[in-house]
Parts: sequence; C-alpha cells; structure tokens
Amino acid sequence: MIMSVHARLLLSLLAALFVASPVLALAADTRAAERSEQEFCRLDTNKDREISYEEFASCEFYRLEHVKKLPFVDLGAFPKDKNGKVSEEDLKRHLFDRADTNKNGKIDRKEWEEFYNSVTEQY
Ligand SMILES: [Ca+2]
Ligand SMILES: [Ca+2]
Repeated sequence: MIMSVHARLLLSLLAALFVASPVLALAADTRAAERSEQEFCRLDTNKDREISYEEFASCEFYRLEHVKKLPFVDLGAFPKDKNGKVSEEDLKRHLFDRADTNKNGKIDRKEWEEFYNSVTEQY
C-alpha cells in the first residue's frame, strides 16, 4: 500500500523530532554555560578571570533577601546578630566559601561553573 502524502509528512516530522531532541538538550546546556559565563564576567569586575570576595559581595544578586530563598542555605545554622537576624556578610561569606572549593580566596572559572550549576539546578 502506498502511503499518503500526509502520512509521509507525519513520519518525516516525527523523524525530525527524534533527531532534534539531543540537539535541543545540547542547546540548553550551551545556554546554561553561556549564562554562567555571563554571570562570571559580570562579577569579575577587574577582569582577571577570578572572582574575589569583594567582587562577589558587591553583586546585588547575593543580597540577603534573595539568598535566603536558596534551598541549600540553612539560616538556622548561621550565627545571629543582636536582632536575631543572620547578617548579609555572614551569608555572603558562606556562599563564597561554598564556591571557593580549593579555599584560595578566589573563585576561578571552574569553581564558578560548579557553584553556578549547583545553585541553578535547584530551581
Ligand atoms: Ca576579579
Ligand atoms: Ca578557589
């Protein structure tokens, strides 16, 4: 039996979708990598390809209001100030230390990538 034009069209569409899906996944990865790179560049204000604590702390994203919503941040584990609040400084220091896995006081590109992925994956 000869396939109708519609059936052929449908089949080629399905085939195209199967071929396209790994490509789409790759594109999503690439976009994530691009975002992470953009964010890295934005934080690295002196462009030495490392993020210092000062550079990290000056970013508005890591303000207390935003950061305390991150699922891995357990505010209960932080020292509180006299008002019973966790200070922004403590929180930033915590995040920075988390990102700076080799503890040299700077976040390099690779450390950033891992940190960025661990944060964004949880959304
Ligand atoms: Ca820098
Ligand atoms: Ca480091």
